[in-house]
Formats: sequence, structure tokens, C-alpha cells
Amino acid sequence: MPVWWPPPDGLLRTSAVLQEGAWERALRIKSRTSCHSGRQGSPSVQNKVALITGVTGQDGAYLARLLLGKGYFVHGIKRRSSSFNTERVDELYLDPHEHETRFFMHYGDLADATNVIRLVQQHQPDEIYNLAAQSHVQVSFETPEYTANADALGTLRLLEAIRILKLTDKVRFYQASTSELYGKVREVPQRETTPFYPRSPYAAAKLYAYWITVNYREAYAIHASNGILFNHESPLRGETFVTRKITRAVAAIERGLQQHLYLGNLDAKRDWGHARDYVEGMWLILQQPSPDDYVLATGSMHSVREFVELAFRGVGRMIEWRGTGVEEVGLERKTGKVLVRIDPRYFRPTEVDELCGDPSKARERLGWSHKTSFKELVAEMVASDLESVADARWRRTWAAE
Ligand code: NDP
Ligand code: GDR
Repeated sequence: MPVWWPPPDGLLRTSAVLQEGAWERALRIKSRTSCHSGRQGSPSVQNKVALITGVTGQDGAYLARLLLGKGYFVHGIKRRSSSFNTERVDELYLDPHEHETRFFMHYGDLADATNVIRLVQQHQPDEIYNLAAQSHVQVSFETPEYTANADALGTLRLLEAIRILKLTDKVRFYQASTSELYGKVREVPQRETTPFYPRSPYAAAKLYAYWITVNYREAYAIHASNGILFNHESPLRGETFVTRKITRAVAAIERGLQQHLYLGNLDAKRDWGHARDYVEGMWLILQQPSPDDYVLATGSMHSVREFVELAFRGVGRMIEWRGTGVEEVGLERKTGKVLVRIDPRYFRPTEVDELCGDPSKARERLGWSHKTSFKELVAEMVASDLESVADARWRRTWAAE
């Protein structure tokens, strides 16, 4: 692991020359020969400067990788933490003395306006991708004020930085909006024109962020766009989101390290895609001549229950469901062993029952569509967790969950 100790100038310097390794395997970047140069209005991307908030998260890691591959200089903002929180981008690091450096990390927090303004001023980005957020829906019920501060006001702080620094003509701004805005859905499938009905403090905060982005676009002519992204997952997904929780548990049960998987609402349905495909959509949104809002989704919906069945099938275990409500269990058909149980602690005060997106606008205007199927996504996540379960460090973190 690289030492993330800032040099005296406060910058954490890394290189864009990418290593082949665990991260590369996890991401399985498909080779590309062009930067979609044929697309309407796409400017040259060589040497552009991007600022990514939330670079240490799932999407930040995939996006940084994508932009570096296109020749960008990438500045990522990471939060100060008492322990390492850069695992997802560690493999972008190479010794800057030996290679051209294009990837930089800076300490920062969206809750601190002074720091946001300074970073935008210092780096004069061409594109800002605002991915930073307290992104866990259930956690937002426990930390509603902090969630509003980071997710809602954090977005405002960035937009204000662009305005205060008179960068409204230069910077293109991407806001990580979410299908959670649709919450208690008013229409199926959900598209850009579907009314919002947020069902959590997280979604309410993201609602503000969505509208302040639209407002700054209209009021100050900033090239500011919302990507309304439906759930997207990967081997880099945070361990407490349901998909990764399931695939980690499948791997741990398979290796004899865990007995049961405890879940909440098995009947929630989501439109699950792969993060690798979705970051490409984020980039395409900012290459358009005019800013706009786009739904990125697969258009197919699956339940948590189906995800569990498919993940266990990946290691040859067929799941049968018995009982109802909190007494329901998932048994392994061959052995009769109970592998899945319900824990009501994972039920949410208000639930989003089902989400399914209509990505027609993104397909027609951006030429974007998802590439990874639901089955491929689940298989990739299970395979990755089976591989990492052998890692001693991974086992230690298990106890903390
Ligand atoms: P993650 O939770 O994996 O990453 C969130 C990132 O934000 C992390 O780097 C985190 O830092 C950082 N962060 C959190 N709070 C702050 C703060 N106050 N200041 C600075 N950085 C902060 O999320 P994803 O990568 O999955 O999602 C990226 C964005 O897209 C989020 O805004 C999310 O709400 C949104 N989104 C995600 C979807 C999905 O399915 N993944 C779907 C739709 C929207 P640290 O690593 O230190 O925690
Ligand atoms: P979500 O993702 O809330 O859609 O938000 P999550 O994976 O947390 O939940 C999906 C659904 O699964 C149900 N569920 C459980 N969820 C978790 N986390 N843990 C469990 O044990 C469990 N059991 C059942 C949930 O109730 C829910 O219905 C994600 C985040 O990435 C947001 O930031 C993003 O905006 C949305 O996706 C789109």
C-alpha cells in the first residue's frame, strides 16, 4: 500500500500510469480505442483538468480511472480520516519520480466552504464531478443533519465556489443525483419528467442538490447537469449496501467463515447496473454542448431476494424460501441448512419499494446504454469476493460489520 503522507505542499501525488493488479482485475476495464470523438460537441479531452469530490468512493475510483485513461489531469478530494480510506484508488498510485504524474489527492470536506473554494481556485478545473455524499439511505435516518450538510449544502458550496471565482463560463459541473428522488414512485418506469417523492433524509437532501444545480444553471448559465442514476454496483461497492453485503456473505459462507446472512426487506426491487458503465455516462453528460438532466438506468428491475438466489447459485447453492415476515428463512436446498435470516433492524422507517428507470433520453442524446447484465454483475461481484476472502486483512474487517 502506498504511504499517503502528504508532502510539504499538502498534495498527495500519484501517477496516471496505471498498474496491472488487483484493482485492474476488479474493474476489468474494456479496452477503448477512442474517446467518443465522433459525438456531438465533444471537445478534445487531452490535458483537461477534472476535480472529483468523493474520489475514494466506488464511483470516484471508477471515474478517476476512466478520466486518466482519456488523458485528463485528475484532482481528487479525500476526507481526513484516522485510518486509511484510499483503498479504492491506491492502485492508481505509482512513484511520481519515475512516471508522469496526473493524479493528485487533496484533503477536503464538502462541509467546509473555505476549503471547497480554495481547491476550486487552486486547480481551475474544466470539469467538476460532485460525487461526495453521505450516500447510505439507512444511515441518513440516523444522521439527518450531517447528511443534509454534506449532500445538500455541499453541492451549494461547490456551485457558489464556481460563481464566486467567476468560473461560470469555464467549469462544467456534474451532480450525482439519484433514483431515490423518485421514492414513492408516481410512474413506472421513472424518467426525467417523473415527479419526485423522496422517502428519506438522504433523498430529501439530494432533492435540494438536484434543484440547486438546476437553479444555478438557469440563473448563472453554468454548464451544470444532473445524472439521475439508478443503483449501480461493483466489486468496489461499499460493504454495507445490500448487493456487496450479499456477495461478501456468499464468499464468507462458502469459505466457512460465516454461518448466516442477515437481511431486511427481501422484496425491495431495484434497477441494478454496473458502476463501470455509469461513470462513462457521467462523462458523456459533461461532453454535451448544453447542460441537461439524464436518467441512467438499465430498465430492468430485480428483487433483493433474486439477488440472493443468483449470488448463492454462483457457488452452487440453491436457495429455497420458507416462512413469512421476520420468520422467513433461506435454506440451502441440498443440505437444508439455514443460510439467510431476517433482522428487522435492517427495515427502514420509510422504504422505497421499487425503482425502475427509463434510460431512453440518455440512449438517444448521449448514445449511452449499460453494457453489463444483471447476471454478469452478480457473477463478477461474487467472483471478486471469493478471491478477496482469502486476504487476511479482509477477514479482520469482517468482525467490524
Ligand atoms: P460512496 O459512498 O462509495 O462514496 C462517497 C464518497 O463521498 C466517498 O469518497 C466519501 O469519503 C465521500 N464523502 C462523504 N462525505 C463527504 C464529505 N463531507 N466531504 C467530502 N467527501 C465526502 O458512494 P458512491 O460512489 O456509490 O456514489 C457516488 C455518488 O453518487 C454519491 O453522491 C451517491 O449519493 C450518488 N449515487 C450513487 C448511486 C449508486 O448506486 N452507487 C446511485 C445514485 C447516486 P470516504 O471514503 O472518506 O467515506
Ligand atoms: P439503496 O441501496 O438504499 O437503494 O441506495 P441499499 O443497497 O442500501 O438498499 C437497497 C434495498 O435493499 C434493501 N435491503 C437492505 N439494504 C441494506 N443496505 N442492508 C440490508 O441488510 C438490506 N436488506 C434489504 C433496502 O431496504 C433497500 O430497499 C443506494 C445508495 O447507493 C444511494 O446512495 C443511491 O442514491 C441509491 O442506491 C440509488
